[in-house]
Amino acid sequence: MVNVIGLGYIGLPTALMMAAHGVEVIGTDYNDGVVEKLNSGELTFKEDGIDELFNAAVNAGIRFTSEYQVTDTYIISVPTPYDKFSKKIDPCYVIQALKSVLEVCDKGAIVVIESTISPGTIDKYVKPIVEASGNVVGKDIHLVHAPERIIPGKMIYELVHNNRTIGADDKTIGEKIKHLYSTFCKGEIVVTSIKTAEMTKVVENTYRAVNIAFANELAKICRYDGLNVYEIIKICNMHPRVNILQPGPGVGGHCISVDPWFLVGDYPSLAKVIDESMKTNDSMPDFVLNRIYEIMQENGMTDISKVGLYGLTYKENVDDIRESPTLQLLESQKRHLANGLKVYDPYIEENIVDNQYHDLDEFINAVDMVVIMVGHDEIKNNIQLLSDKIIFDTRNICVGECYRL
Ligand code: SAJ
Repeated sequence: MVNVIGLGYIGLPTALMMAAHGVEVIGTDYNDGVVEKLNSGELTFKEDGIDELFNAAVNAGIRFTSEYQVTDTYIISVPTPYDKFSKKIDPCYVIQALKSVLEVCDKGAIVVIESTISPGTIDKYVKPIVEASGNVVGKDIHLVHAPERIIPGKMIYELVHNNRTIGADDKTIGEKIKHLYSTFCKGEIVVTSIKTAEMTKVVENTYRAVNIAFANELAKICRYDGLNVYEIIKICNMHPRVNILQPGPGVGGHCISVDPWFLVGDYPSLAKVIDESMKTNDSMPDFVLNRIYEIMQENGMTDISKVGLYGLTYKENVDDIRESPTLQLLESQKRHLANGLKVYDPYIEENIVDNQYHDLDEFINAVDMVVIMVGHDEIKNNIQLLSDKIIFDTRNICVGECYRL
């Protein structure tokens, strides 16, 4: 039996996938609200294909509880925030989950950490806790790191089709966990050491962060010189060895905007390009705010409450707002003691910010200028609704005339 600890964006789909493929799974979450919701047949977030998977897992007998189970295999999939000042990982949730596991687990149990962790976290934080509990690592308790790679919006497909990495210092244990993930994963599964696996996960997200930063920096350079960054990127990408990503209003989500800081925090005198890239990405919401101000001036607008931000989530067609550029922009606006921007997102039903609308028409009618912060399909397919508005498109989804980054 596998006990999956942490039923969030990664733990839940992983638990469901295993259960739907014949593994006996119990999902544990310390949040009673989440457990109750799942037990009453309700999902905690939206994602393509998750409803069908949930039904299959429930039919196969998956259970949800806030209790930790006595078993031989655990998958810990809890958040790993970073400390805003030191930029280092804050492993508090992993440690808390691990301690609870150690209170109940069988001798010989395998504890898989699926949460993203910075290189060396298992050596530095996890092993000492196992040893302090009177267990010998590699004998009484086996440790594995099995980072995920799935992208919100395509999670279910990617869980099945992506290649994976398993980090285990004992090859037999690595193979055992590879076998467990092979029940549903059709990709290649590489078994390596724990520390290598820890590094690969952070490096993958850092690679993307640095590449997005490059595109964002180009957007700033092109703006300065009055050039169209999108045309330049399009032409450059016709070169067989060039593949520049897209600039945007900032980088959100709980991965690309967080993980690279672990490397900056742990290797401050070495991770220079990474440090600058993260600062560039973090500067984008302010860049957008300045641009809003410029466009307002150009159009003789003085009232900020006539400007509306379309999109609150960190990217298109997901309901996840973690570290979202729109929230960063609103924070920045508050710091400047200004307020009044209107906001709307079809994916966010709750009221989470001031001046938030829940109906697209009402939102559009209330403003003269719309800033597209997120390219949800809803707006892509209804762009004509903005025909009499000033449009500032930070995602380059409009075909016609409008302001861009
Ligand atoms: N973004 C841009 N320009 C681009 C691409 C993305 O500005 O050209 C922005 C997005 O709008 C968003 C942010 O970057 O705000 C991140 O979005 P994303 O779609 O690039 O990635 P995430 O954070 O949803 O998922 C990433 C993925 N990692 C990589 O692609 C290397 C995913 O595979 C990981 O599993 C996930 O992080 C994670 O959990 O670590």
